[in-house]
Amino acid sequence: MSKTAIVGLGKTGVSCLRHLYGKTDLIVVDSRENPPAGAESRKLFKEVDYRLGINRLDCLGIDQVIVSPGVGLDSPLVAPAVARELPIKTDIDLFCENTKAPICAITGTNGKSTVTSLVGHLLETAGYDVGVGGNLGRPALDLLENNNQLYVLELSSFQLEYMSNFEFSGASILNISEDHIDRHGSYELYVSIKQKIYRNSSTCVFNRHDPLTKPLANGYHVSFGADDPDTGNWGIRGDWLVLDENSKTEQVISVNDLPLKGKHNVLNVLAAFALARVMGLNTKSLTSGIETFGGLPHRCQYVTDRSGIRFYNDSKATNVGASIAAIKALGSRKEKNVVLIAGGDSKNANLSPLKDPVSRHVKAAILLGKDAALMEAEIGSLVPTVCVESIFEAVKEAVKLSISGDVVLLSPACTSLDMFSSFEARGEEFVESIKQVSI
Ligand code: UMA
Ligand code: ADP
Repeated sequence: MSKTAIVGLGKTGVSCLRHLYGKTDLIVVDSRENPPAGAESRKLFKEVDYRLGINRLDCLGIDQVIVSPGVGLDSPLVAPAVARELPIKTDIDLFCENTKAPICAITGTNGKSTVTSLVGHLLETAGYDVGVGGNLGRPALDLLENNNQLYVLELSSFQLEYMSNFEFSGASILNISEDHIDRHGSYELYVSIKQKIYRNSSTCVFNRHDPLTKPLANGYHVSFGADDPDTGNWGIRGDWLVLDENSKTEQVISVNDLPLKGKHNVLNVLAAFALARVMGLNTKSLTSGIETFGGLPHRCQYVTDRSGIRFYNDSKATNVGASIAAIKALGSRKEKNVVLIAGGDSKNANLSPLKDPVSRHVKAAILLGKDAALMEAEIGSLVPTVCVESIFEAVKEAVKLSISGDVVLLSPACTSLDMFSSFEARGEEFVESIKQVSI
């Protein structure tokens, strides 16, 4: 029997283990003594060679390596396999090798989860039996057990970096701005990794306002944008989200009736329409499907109104581009109305693009976390700033600086991992703090 090494024993690692158990000899390696899926795996999959708490992969006798997305190419858990030119795969390669069903794949710096969930929702409400997962949370291989009619996958740059064997019916890069430089080393490499998604895609859906999302090779391309579209493409005509079909306008929904707010979400909806259409839906199904989409928690999510101050949880804004979109979506044109709570681990990102939206819309910024000082250095001359140690303190300070009509927005532009277990935990603490603070 051949021998496969699975690198990483988190969500992805255990899904690979479930899929490969009994089909090949298995070694599972992880640098952590107690990885998240360690106990569960040892109980369920006994005849596996577990090498936990190790810091180097011993390639002796190994035929192929399946790498989890959180492990970088330069990690000593992968580098020896690269040096020996062993086949390196991801869970997504295994997934693609094991289904003939059409796959819609979505990447981009921001909006991936929203668009992936929306495409899934549109297909499901139109009666398709659809599996939705990937970076969104449910590992792709776990979807195979339902044998769905088609699949919608969110793909991260961490997954795309290693992927080699995949074919998609539709694929999209939604947008690109700086992120994950700490992992990939340069913006150029990050962009070229994102472009891999189009490699074997029958239809490529791109954002015509963002040239980096445009496929490099010729092929069947559809674009979306918040302007008047030309033939075959998606855009806005008057107040309507439309598809231009041979100069005939197919109206889907009015901008005013969209269940998601902000220009970034108009683009997300247009992208989702384009992709769902590629996967087989007609415009009538898109209209009825979008009406029942509730959006995802922690993404510009309205929390409550207390004494006229509206609170929004955008904890998933883990990079600068996402926070800019939220500030613009909730900022007023007339006066500075946003009290921003930001900070965390900036992942070595350039924070200067925040300056323009902050100076237009933000009346005060409450900063916390590892890179609070970096953020203060960037925007401190533009708005009053206060540095705090906790989310509760941040909410207390934000309330002091707000008046009726203002918006308190948690949109950190940074990851949460310096202070929290996840962006969800950060968002939940924000919501809890709002309940506790006296206003
Ligand atoms: N790790 C070690 N040692 C190891 C292996 C992993 O320290 O030997 C660390 C990694 O550095 C990382 C963490 O463990 O910090 C998790 O890594 P993993 O590859 O085991 O992660 P999984 O639990 O398999 O979850 C992954 C995705 N996580 C990452 O890419 C970091 C999840 O996306 C995804 O939902 C899941 O697979 C199912 O497909 C999360 C994410 O943060 C939401 N993604 C990044 C993002 O969206 O920006 C890319
Ligand atoms: P991802 O899965 O790419 O992280 P999400 O849909 O989870 O995307 O949204 C993450 C963050 O990005 C949220 O703060 C959200 O408000 C913001 N966002 C969503 N769509 C866009 C977009 N098209 N452009 C910029 N920011 C966006």
